[in-house]
Amino acid sequence: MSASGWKRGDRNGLEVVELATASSTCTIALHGAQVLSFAPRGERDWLWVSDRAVFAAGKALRGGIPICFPWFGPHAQDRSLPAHGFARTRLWRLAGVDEIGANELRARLELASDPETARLFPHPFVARLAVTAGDALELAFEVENPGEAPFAFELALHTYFAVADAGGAAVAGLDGCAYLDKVDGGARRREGAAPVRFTGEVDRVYECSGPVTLADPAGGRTLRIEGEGAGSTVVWNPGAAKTRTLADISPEGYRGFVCVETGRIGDQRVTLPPGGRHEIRVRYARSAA
Ligand code: TA6
Repeated sequence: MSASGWKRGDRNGLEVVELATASSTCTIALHGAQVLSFAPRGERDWLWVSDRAVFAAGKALRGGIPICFPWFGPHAQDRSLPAHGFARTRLWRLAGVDEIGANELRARLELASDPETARLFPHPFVARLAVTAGDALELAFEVENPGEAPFAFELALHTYFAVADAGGAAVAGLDGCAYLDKVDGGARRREGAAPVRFTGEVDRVYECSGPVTLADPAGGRTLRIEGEGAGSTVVWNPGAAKTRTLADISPEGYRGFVCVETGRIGDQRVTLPPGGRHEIRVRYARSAA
């Protein structure tokens, strides 16, 4: 592989695309178009993957950046359908990898509707994910409606950020923002001035899209998370008790990650007219703060 290049590979039996530049390395599974790793040269991975993650076709993989589409959380009408939709458990197609700049590569992946998706979501769609890896990591997720009728969808880039100690981590930038507190039955609240901290289970859907920062003082790192075309930010850490109910997270695993997710959820869902497209972008970069 040249100083800046890419190759196909395998990670625990799943086909992956590995990007490498002088700035960073990045690994993307074709399964779910799920980014599994992003590490600037000389740094710890910015993303967390559970040591108990299941790497198998059709199964949700705990960690990295799962794509929640075309719904978020449990399906509004049918709880028997997979949580967070089906995009994260389908095999995506690698459309190409482009050199963007001296030290940036962009991988493009696609998922088109088919009879299987139509059973779960009765609309033709094309979903595209562009992952740009350089000094920072940027994802652009686009949905196109090639059909004759409008459809609504939710989406979220459900990013598991690696932290040295979730107990000392803090998410800032949501002050004054309304949110639904899923730990308290979806109660509607408004964030105060203090950053969000993790002393137990936190599961909040904020009706704003940042930018926010995730500080991990124990890991000596603060990341800036900036969305575009989004309207929702989710902050989640299961804490010790909820973790014990999750087979694919080790009992202490909750200490190693914080989820900050960017998307369009609930009232922020998107309705696409025939021929319409909607894109959300999110950029993860080191924050000077
Ligand atoms: O984004 C937070 C959340 O909706 C939590 O409620 C929790 O369910 C988490 O997603 C993980 O969902 P998953 O289906 O991947 O276990």
